[in-house]
Amino acid sequence: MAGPGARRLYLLFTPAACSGDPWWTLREALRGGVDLVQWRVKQRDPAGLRRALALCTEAGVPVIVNDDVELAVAAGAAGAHVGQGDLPAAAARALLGPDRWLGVSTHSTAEIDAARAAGADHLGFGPLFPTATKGYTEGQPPGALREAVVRATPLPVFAIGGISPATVARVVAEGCRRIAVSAALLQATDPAGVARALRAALATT
Ligand code: TZP
Ligand code: MG
Repeated sequence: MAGPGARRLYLLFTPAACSGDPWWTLREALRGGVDLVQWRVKQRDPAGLRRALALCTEAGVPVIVNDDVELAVAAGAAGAHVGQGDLPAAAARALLGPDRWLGVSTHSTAEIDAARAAGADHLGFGPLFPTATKGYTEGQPPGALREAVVRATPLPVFAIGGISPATVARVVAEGCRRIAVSAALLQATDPAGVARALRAALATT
């Protein structure tokens, strides 16, 4: 399966954050062009993860488990994602082995360097904009995403935080073509339409 660098639109899937039926939301988001999914829940829910994996596998889309690296391995997910306060990236890499993907959240060039050294395959960088989803009241300053993309190369960087069809132009303007999105998709009345709009914006040169 093509690696994380081949992916553009990464859905952070939290069933409890969906305004409609979560499984309908996931199916619609996949139909609209989501090509990577993160299973992101507070309470361990292996049955929910299995259901998400089944839907995504049918769509040919890999699933990455947030925080819970052991569950990612046990469930046969494509990989795991860790933040700066989670299991250290090097320990996550050791648990995942060389073949599963490791994503790491970063907020600065120093964190990017450390994540690379620890064996990350791909990075989140943000928050690009303030977002209630994670309680950020300030976004990264102009130019920070561009610098992050250059610093991370050859690792792919997914811009994150407050990204929607109304804000995605800044991602593209800063030379990034990958985004991770929660609320704009999970709270959409038309998740497929929003996913399509985001994909179209990312496809512009
Ligand atoms: N990390 C930085 S911002 C964020 C995470 C997990 C939340 C992104 O969610 P949204 O709803 O797309 O702003
Ligand atoms: Mg985390």
